[in-house]
Order: sequence, then C-alpha cells, then structure tokens
Amino acid sequence: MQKNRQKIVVMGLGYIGLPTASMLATKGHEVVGVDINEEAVNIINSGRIHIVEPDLDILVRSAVNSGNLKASTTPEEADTFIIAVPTPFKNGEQAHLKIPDVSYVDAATRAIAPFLREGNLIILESTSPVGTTEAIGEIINQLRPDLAQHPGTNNYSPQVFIAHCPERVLPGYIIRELVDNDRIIGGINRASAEKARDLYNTFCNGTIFLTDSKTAEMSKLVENSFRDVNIAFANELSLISDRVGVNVWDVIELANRHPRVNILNPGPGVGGHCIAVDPWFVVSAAPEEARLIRTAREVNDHKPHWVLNKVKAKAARFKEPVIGCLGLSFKANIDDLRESPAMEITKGLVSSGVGRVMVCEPNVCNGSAGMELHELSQVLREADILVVLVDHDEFKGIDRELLKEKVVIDTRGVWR
Ligand code: SAJ
Repeated sequence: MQKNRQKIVVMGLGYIGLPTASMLATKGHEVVGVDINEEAVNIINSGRIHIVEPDLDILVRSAVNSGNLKASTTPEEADTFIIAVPTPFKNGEQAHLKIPDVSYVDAATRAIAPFLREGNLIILESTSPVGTTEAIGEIINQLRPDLAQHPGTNNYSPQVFIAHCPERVLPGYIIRELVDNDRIIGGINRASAEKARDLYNTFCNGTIFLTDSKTAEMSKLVENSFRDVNIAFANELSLISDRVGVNVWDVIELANRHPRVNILNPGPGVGGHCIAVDPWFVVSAAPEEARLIRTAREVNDHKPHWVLNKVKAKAARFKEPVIGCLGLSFKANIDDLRESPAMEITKGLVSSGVGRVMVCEPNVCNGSAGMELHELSQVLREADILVVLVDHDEFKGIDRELLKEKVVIDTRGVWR
C-alpha cells in the first residue's frame, strides 16, 4: 500500500491521462479517471484500452483489477486533480498564425471546481501556452470565492495548490518514459510545486526540477520547438541537396562526423499532435520575435507539398502510373495517423488522380476513403513508382533487386 495514498481525479484519459492514471493506481493511489467519451470509459472499466500504445493494456488491466482505477464521465471530490486534456490550435484570423485553443483546459477546470476542497492540489499536464496555469487559478477564484486568497498572502487561491507538470513522454515508449524521464514542475507558488513533486515522486525515477509555472510552460514549448527547428534544418537541406544534385543522407552522415554537429533526419514533413503544434504556441505569444520558430514550422509544413509535386512529376512520365505509398502513420512503427505528412501526401496523390495509388501500412487496418491498402509484396510487385513515407521496420530489409525497375522516392532514406 502506498505510504501517502491519495485520492486522485485525472481529467482526460488519452495518451497521457490514461497511462498516468494507471501508473498512479498501480502505485497504490485511489484513482478516478474522467473522460467525456463514454465508450472509452466503459472499455477502460472492463480492463481494456481504446488507444494503441505498447504495454499500456497490461498496465491498465492491472490497475483496474487492483480496484484502484475506475473510469467515469464525471469528476468527484479528491485530494489531487490532474488535467491531461488536449490543447490543439485553432486557425487564426491572420493567415499563417495559429492560436492555441485552451478551451478543454478551461472546461476541465470548470468541471472540477464544484468538487474542490481547501488544501487540494491541481496539476496541469497538458502542453499549454505560457500563463495557462495561472489562468486556472483565476477561474477557481471566480467560481469558488470561498477558496480565494486571503488578502496579502498570495496571488492565486492559496487554499488550492496549482502546478504545471508538462508531459514529456515519447509515443511508443510512454510507459518507460513516464517512469524514467526527468520532470519539470512549476508551481503558482513554491508550496504548490513541492506538493506536486511529492506525488510524482511516488512513481517517477527521474530527477524532478522545481520552478514557477510560467517557466515550466515555456520549457515544454521550447523542447518541442527545438526539435521542430532542427528537423526543419534537415528538411531544408534535403531540398537544397536535391537542387544541387547531392545525396542528403551522405551529406548529413559526413557532416555529423564533426564532433559538434548533429543534424537530424529529413523526412516527408513533421507530424503528430505535439511537434507540429506546440511551436505555434510560442509564435502566437511573440509573433514578432519568434521568426526562426515560425519559419521552421513553415519549412516543415511545406515538405509534404514538395514530395507530392515530386511524385506527380515522376508519374507524368508514365501513361498509366501505379504509385505505391509505403507508410501512412506520422512516424515509424506506430499506428497514429494524426497530422501525418504521409497521410497528407497519399491523400493528395489519390485526389489528384495522377494514377492508381496502392498503399501499404502494416500498422493499420483501415486507411481512409478511396485508399487501397495492400500487402507490401503486392505493392512492390505492381507499383511503377515507390514512395517511402515512413521508416517502418517492415520496409527496411526488402530485397533491393525488387527495386531495380522502379522509380524510387525515398523520403526517409531507408533504401539509400
Ligand atoms: N521527425 C523527422 N526527423 C527526425 C525526427 C523526427 O522528420 O529526425 C519527424 C517524425 O517522423 C514525426 C515528427 O518528426 O513525424 C515528430 O516525431 P518525434 O519522434 O520527434 O516526436 P513526437 O511528436 O512523437 O513526441 C514529441 C517528443 N518531444 C521531443 O522529443 C522534444 C516527446 O518527448 C513529447 O512528449 C511529445 O512530443 C509531446 O507530447 O509533446
């Protein structure tokens, strides 16, 4: 039994909320996971999962079987409330400026407000624009004046502790990274950060660093922006290399032999719900200053169009071209299609009508409307043009003899 057993409500049972809720439950806490998706709630209560992530099914089953995790569509009273809901962006009125949408955080805060008691802790896990954690405090002050601060003691609801603990796990490795990664916890005051640290220490083996909430929010956004900018550099190199007639993979491999150079991999673009989204939170907060971060987003967003045009140009040389697209997910060895550049390119090829499009995606059963899914061997046999869009393990070891008569566009460098 967990020494400091708490009752915890986790708002949002997606890729972050569900693993976190299950982990806390297996460590002995009493956890209620809340989601508006009734079907997901029922699936979880039966010990199964509604999303794909290695080993998550085992963790959820053991959490539910222990009696420590139950899912529900409504919150209830607890010691700690963890908010792990989506923070997407909405398209701004000005072209190319995407504005963060914190309405789910706002709704979750309003949903828990009636259940708050003095001394409760609220933790925001969702990646959020700077100031969101403090805004939670303002909503609580409004909705629960009985919990509002005594004059002069603090700025935000000192009777309720509030901290930001941004999630950092890599899809595909969530369970391991949840335990092993270092964490940053930013409180609206020191006591909030310390209280959150004590809870995360019950399952986290990494080092926990304490700071204020705005610095924690910014650090998370900066981590994903760093990655985006560096991938944009690699993607820009791939365009330049194509123009000047050199192999970008050779260039990068050789440049990376320098002790202080570490160039990332070019690809068909940047996908997923994190790296393609979070930099916009920085750009919208400081549009005039964040020039490099914005440009990186634009470079990465442009790459699928470039690939699409390249394939179309090759296809124009055939009378009835058969185009084989290898991979649909946003990165290797997962089934997640969100914001996937591979999907965007494949859809673009289908709708342009340049030829017959055959798709091989070993990790999903259904593509999308108008997409023919096939076995790898059939695509390799029948396609005139092969477009590698995802570096899935299945594609790596194929017999190169099969490629001899084909036009190959390898956006991931797996067959170089
Ligand atoms: N990609 C490239 N070239 C590279 C590396 C990645 O084109 O060299 C592409 C991938 O194919 C994919 C996209 O970038 O389309 C993002 O993939 P990723 O593996 O870099 O990252 P995510 O989106 O799966 O997870 C990221 C992680 N953040 C960082 O590595 C800084 C993860 O730790 C975060 O928790 C997650 O975002 C999140 O939720 O914010």
